[in-house]
Amino acid sequence: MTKYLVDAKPYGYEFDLERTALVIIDMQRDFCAPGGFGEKLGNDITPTRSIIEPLRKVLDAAREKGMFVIHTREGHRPDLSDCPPSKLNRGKRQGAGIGDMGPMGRILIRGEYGHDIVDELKPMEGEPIIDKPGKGAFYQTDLEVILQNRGITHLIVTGVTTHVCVQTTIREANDRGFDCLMLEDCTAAFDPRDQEASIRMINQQGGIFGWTAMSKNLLEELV
Ligand code: TIU
Repeated sequence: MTKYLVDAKPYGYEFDLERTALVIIDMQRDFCAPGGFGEKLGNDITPTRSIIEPLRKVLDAAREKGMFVIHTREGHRPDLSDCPPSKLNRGKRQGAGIGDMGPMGRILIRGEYGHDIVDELKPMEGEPIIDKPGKGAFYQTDLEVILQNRGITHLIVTGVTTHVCVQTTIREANDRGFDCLMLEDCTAAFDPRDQEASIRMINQQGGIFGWTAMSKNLLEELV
């Protein structure tokens, strides 16, 4: 086993390379490009775009070291049969009709250009893509069995948005026994207040459901 110790909050995060996965949550055009779901909900997408570059550095380092990499995408079947009416109705009220036509194809629909991952973080062969209908990456997906089969116990979690899909996934993972480190500068919320609150919620109370650190602290170890 190749062991690492990352300077993190509230204390050092230890992991074995072979038992750790880099999880990249929903770095889709729908959240990072104009006219997508994120922008239609009324958000400024500058913060979600701004993490592409630091995240790319982490992804490169993880690939270099042979760390297991997993990507997720939030979205639905074209006939919307897997989209709860509650989610559909709330999106519509906010001006973001799931399934409506936008500049990148139908909003949040699998197979559309807007639903796919941004070019800079394009998955490589052998890196599983988890298509999820919900905010959490464990709900109605095969993520847990994929992690178990690889003997993964630790997750380094990145992506968007911090307060919605990233936090939901970390909470789900924590309850399943995974030790999660969230990278502060490789996650983004549309509003900086949500980013700050999310970081505090995770590492408070002795790390109530995880650790957080800046990506440089991880990269310093992975060199
Ligand atoms: N709206 C928002 O902040 N996020 C989402 O709807 N999905 C994800 O976080 N991926």
